[in-house]
Formats: sequence, C-alpha cells, structure tokens
Amino acid sequence: MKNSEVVAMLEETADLMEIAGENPFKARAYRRAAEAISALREPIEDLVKAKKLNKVEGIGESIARDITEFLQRGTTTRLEQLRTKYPSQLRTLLEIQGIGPRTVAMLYDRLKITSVDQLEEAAKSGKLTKLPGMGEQKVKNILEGIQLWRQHQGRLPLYIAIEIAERIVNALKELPEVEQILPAGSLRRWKETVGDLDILVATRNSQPIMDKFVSLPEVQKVLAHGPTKSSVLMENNFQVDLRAVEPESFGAAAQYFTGSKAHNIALRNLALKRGLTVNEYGVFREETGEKVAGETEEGVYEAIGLIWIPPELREDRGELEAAMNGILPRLVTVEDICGEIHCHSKWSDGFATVEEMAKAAMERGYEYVAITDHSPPMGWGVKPDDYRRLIREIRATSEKLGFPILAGIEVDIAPDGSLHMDEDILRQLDIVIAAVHSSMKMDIDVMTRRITKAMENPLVHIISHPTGRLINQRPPYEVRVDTLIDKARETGVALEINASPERLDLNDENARAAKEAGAMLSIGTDAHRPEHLDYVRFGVAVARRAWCEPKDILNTKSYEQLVEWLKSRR
Ligand code: DGT
Ligand code: CA
Ligand code: CA
Repeated sequence: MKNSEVVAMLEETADLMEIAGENPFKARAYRRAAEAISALREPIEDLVKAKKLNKVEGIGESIARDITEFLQRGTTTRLEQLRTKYPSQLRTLLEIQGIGPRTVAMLYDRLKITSVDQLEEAAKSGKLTKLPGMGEQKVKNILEGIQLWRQHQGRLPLYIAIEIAERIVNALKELPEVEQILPAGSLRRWKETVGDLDILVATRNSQPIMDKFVSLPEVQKVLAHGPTKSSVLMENNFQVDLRAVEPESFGAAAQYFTGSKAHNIALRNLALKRGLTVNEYGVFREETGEKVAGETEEGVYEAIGLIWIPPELREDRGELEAAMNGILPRLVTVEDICGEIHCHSKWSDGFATVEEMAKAAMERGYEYVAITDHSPPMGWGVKPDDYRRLIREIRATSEKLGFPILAGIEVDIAPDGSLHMDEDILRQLDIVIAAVHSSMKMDIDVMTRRITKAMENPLVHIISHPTGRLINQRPPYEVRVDTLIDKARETGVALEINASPERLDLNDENARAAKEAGAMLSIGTDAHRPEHLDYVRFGVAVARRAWCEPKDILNTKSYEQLVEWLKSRR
C-alpha cells in the first residue's frame, strides 16, 4: 500500500464529511493528516509496524485507527458509511470555483445532481434558481466556474507532472540501452501546467526501453507500443509519450520536442531565410540535403546562427532576436538564491518550530531565513502579544544557532488597505510582507487601491502572492497588475513570485512585466514545513521564464545587502 493511497483515503473522507455536514474540525483533522502523510519520506506501513503512527504530528487516535483499518482492508468503516449517504463522484463538483460542500449536498439532495454535465444542464434550464439561496448571479458564477474547470481538465500542475516525470526517468535510466534521457515539452520549459509529458531517449536499441515503459506499475492504459514511439495513460488520464531516437539526432529531437510550437515555427522560418531546414532529425542545407547539425542542441542553434537558448525562454517572446544578437539574459538560478524570505512556523499554521525552519535553511546552504508568520484576522494568525513572544524566540534562536534569522510577518491587508497588526510590532520586525487573504471579491479599483495603499506604507517591504490565484483551483482576484507594478517601482516595494507550486504568483508574464518596468521581485516559498523550502526551484523557474537575472531578485542579495535594502525602505 502506497502512502499516496492513504492520502487519497483521508482526503476523500474529509470531502465527504464536509458534504455530509459533519463537524468541520473533524474534516480539517483529516486534511491535516493527509498533508502530514504526503510529507512522510518513509512508507507508512513501516510506521504502523513500529507502532509509531501516533508520533506523527497531526495524526490523532481515531485517524490512526482509520489508517490501520485501511491498510488491512483497503477501505474504512467510516468511509463506507459516508459513501452510503453521498456518492464519491460528488467530489468532482467541489473542484468548481464557487461551489462548496453545502451546495454540493443540496444539489444532490434536491436534484440528484452528481456530475458537472448535470450541473451545467440544471443551471442552463433554470432549475437551479428555484433552490434556496441560488440567485441569478450565483448561477452565472457557477456557469463561469464550469467553463474554467473545463479549460483545466487534463492539464496537470507542473509539480505533479515533474514527480511523474522523475519517477519514469529514474526507472528507465537504469536500462543499459538508454544513452541519454530527457523529459522535453512544456515540462522542460517549466510551464506552470503540463498537458502531456514528452520524454526522449537516445538509444541504438529501443525495444527493451519501450517494453519497460509500457509495463511501469503506474501505467493505467497503453495507447501505443512501437519501436520509436509509445504512449500510455497514467492516473487521471495523464498521457506520457516516449520517443526513441538515434544518438546522432538527439539534439535535434530535444530541440523539436521541447518546443514551444510557436518557438519552433519562428526558428524554422529563421532557418529557411538562411537556406536551412530544421526538423526532429537535424538541420539540413536546403539545396544539397547535407546534414549540418543534430547531435547536440547547441549545434542546432549554432547552425542557425544563434546561441543556445534556455528552454524557459522558448515561447517566441523575443528570445530568437536576443539570441541572434547574443544578448540573452544571464538567468537567475537556484544557486543564486541566498536565503529563504517567506516561511511559516508552528506559531501560525506551519508545522515546524522556528529552530527547525532555520536548520532547514542552514542545511540548504542559505545565509539567512526570514520567519514570516500570519497575522489575524485569520483564525491561525498570531495575536499581537504572542507576536512579541515570537520575536523574542526568533532572536534567541538566531543567537543560539549563530545563523541570521530575520523576524518577519506576513501581515493581512484589510479591505481598506490598512494592516492587521499593531504598528509598534511592525516597527520591531526586520521584514514585513503584506498580502490579501480574505474579502477577495471586490471591485477591481477598490482591490487595486487596497493593495497600493499597503505599498505606500513605509513599513511594508514585499507584497506576497499579489493576484491570489491558485493554479487550476481559483482564478486571480480582480486587480490591475500594471498599477501594482507602477507602484512597486515608485515605492521600491518588492512583488513576490510565490514559489508554492499551487500558487506561482506572480506568474511568468506578470513577473516579466514587473522586471521590465524595473520593479524588484522576491522569491518566497511560503514554506509551512522544512521540506517546502525546496519549492524554491519552482519560483526560480517562474523568474527564469520572466527573463530575470540575479539582480532582479531581492533574495539573491547577501545578508548584509539585504539588511541594508530592508532598512532603506523605512
Ligand atoms: P503541453 O503538452 O500542452 O503542455 O505543451 P507542449 O509544449 O509539451 O506541447 P505538445 O506536447 O503538444 O508537443 C511537444 C512539442 O512538440 C511542442 O512543444 C513542440 C513540438 N510540436 C508539436 N506540434 C508541433 C508543430 O505542429 N510544429 C512544430 N514545429 N513543433 C511542434
Ligand atoms: Ca507535452
Ligand atoms: Ca505531446
């Protein structure tokens, strides 16, 4: 039994409990347990055997009993009971923006709606407006939510696609026939969502590789199984294509299948002007058919008169012109990041102590970490008196470890643009991040003013997740990003690229606009656990897709430079 199956059981239990209207704290406990188990590095069965399950933070007695039962029977009594009241397929409805568990229950109780299609039908035929609390506006929102949901169907968030890709690559690269292996396509470009996975291998004997690929344990269905190309469906109908090429063509194939399509078309047109044709086998002289490149990707670009272009830039957004003139940016890398600048501890909704988070930063070779816990009004926000104690703990821990820990906060921006924390505390803090966490449905100008007002406050250093979107889950709130960027440049406040993989906010295009306007950006993981510090690679990927160089990113600064920058805001 895999940990992921236990996580799925806990999440299903939590969803169905909420739909059934059970105690919300119980449902939340199941979600916390699911999170705790996804973060485990060892098989849960080992913990159960060693009777250590109750030692895992976030797993209480009754959930531990469910897990033990699940490991023995493959299901739980609790889940079976819940399923008799509400079918599990109702959970899909929860994925639609604007539909909560109570609405799902009502739709099922009153209209027996169990699918998105049935919901859409009921919304369009006017049946929904007859239900209590369902005005015309609410129904319109539901229809919009359905449209958004349809657009995302089948595209996986990058971090999930990367895990799948890494597992496949690790399994296949053990075969001696594999000379090179590369996950290409949108994944290699670090696009925020991935439609399907395109993996390439260089080999002189592809059959054993293809055979192993189609029989990997995660494969649900084999769509094609040939010597040069195989395709399979994994969980959630996620498609993975594997292509085998001769080593002499590997560079050309890598270039072609990395894309993007728009980049490839522009590249091919440029090549044609120079009397060359490009395809997945190589670069050829049009007149003679002579092959001039193909073994390496560098060679392909060079043959067309360009320097090699990092995959993150290959979107036909000016990278070909820049490469032609030899002026590609020196993109920021994970190694350039000197410290974590946005993370949480147990004082608010994190799962680790200040000391544990600081040690995680030290282990990663960072020069510093900033602890930035939540303020009220969120239920888990740290109240002013406790914040004073938190600051003392941060100072003491920093001293004890001999490691710079910045005392910070992620303070909530109230609807009127004021900050939800006593000013004397904000003044004591080294770093103040401000963000919108509630009242997100506002007129666009009111929301824009709410945030720019916070930026005008000299105590504020950074605006975190400036648009509030959650990938595939929640669209950005309505806000004028251009105005935020102008204000950032004017005030010197940094805009965050939140590296939490469900957020990636700012996104690549907004971050590029900010960079071009000369605004400062920061990369914060918003870590709630030590291992979340590794999300930095996703934030760096967004920054790279935004053409950012180290100087554009606040936390590429050394500790001394950062402190100076933070003080200069005050
Ligand atoms: P995705 O899967 O929707 O997230 O995005 P990609 O970029 O991975 O696109 P995909 O899987 O359809 O194709 C993989 C790569 O193959 C794509 O990035 C570029 C190349 N490609 C696909 N179709 C064409 C085409 O019509 N012309 C050219 N030049 N290249 C193409
Ligand atoms: Ca793809
Ligand atoms: Ca594909």
